[in-house]
Amino acid sequence: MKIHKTQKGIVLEKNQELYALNDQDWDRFINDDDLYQKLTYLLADKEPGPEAHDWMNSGLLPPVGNQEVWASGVTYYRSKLGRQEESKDSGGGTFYEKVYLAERPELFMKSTGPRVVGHLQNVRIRKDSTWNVPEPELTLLISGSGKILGYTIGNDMSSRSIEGENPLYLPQAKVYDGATSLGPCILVSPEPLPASTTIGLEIIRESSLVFSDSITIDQIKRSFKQLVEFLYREYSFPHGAFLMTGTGIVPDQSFTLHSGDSIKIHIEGIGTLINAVE
Ligand code: DO4
Ligand code: MG
Repeated sequence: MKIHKTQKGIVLEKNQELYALNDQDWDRFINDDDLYQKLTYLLADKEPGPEAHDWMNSGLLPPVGNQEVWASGVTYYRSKLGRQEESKDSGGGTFYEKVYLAERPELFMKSTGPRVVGHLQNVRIRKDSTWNVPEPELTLLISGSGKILGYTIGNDMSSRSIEGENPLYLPQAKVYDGATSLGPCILVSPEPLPASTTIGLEIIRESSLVFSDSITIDQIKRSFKQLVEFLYREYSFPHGAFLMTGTGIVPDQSFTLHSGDSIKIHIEGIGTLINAVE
């Protein structure tokens, strides 16, 4: 089942039928350890209807309220290599290797909920950055108690020149206006995603495909449960949280985003998140 957050309210999708839900408070609605069962119960006596289509046409919002968005780093081998490549002049060879192998993962706060942009909204590159990439990441919706409830698509927009200059600049490389996109919906499933689930990235510039790649989520070095366990160890999330699980796709060194590029991230079972670069 999928949850869409629209300008007019929450729309549920089941078997390609759409259902509008009246009077739901987003934060309370999604922060529920029994979310899947609640959706099943809510749809039991509901008819799909034209209202839900009208709500979808009103425009999608990012599927987040007051949740914080956190991110994981160096969880895929390709990311470790990418980080080492960009930081070779600042001595990055060892610490990215160490964090890739360590028990404790790299976790950082990426965005507050209200700052997130959604499907078909613009993301940004920093004016003081010369080397920029999107990072397509499977993103977990986690309840306040630490249960993984669902999945969405995240784009962890990143400045490789700023992080590469000095890893202590990570917050500036990762956290700025228009740096976090989530959407288009949340997939709520009682089962974990299949290991073969593919994350695909396409970047289109002036109608031409200038980059494409894909990876399956079983290439990740850590379990989602382990990432959540570290995130929740000494920090509480009264509204629940989103956790980006890291990128396994890093374009070659010669690639940088341009203003006007269109970024398409597809994850099987969830959908496609599309953002233009402002
Ligand atoms: O070490 C920097 C962050 C890397 C990251 O965001 C990722 O691997 O996805
Ligand atoms: Mg990332």
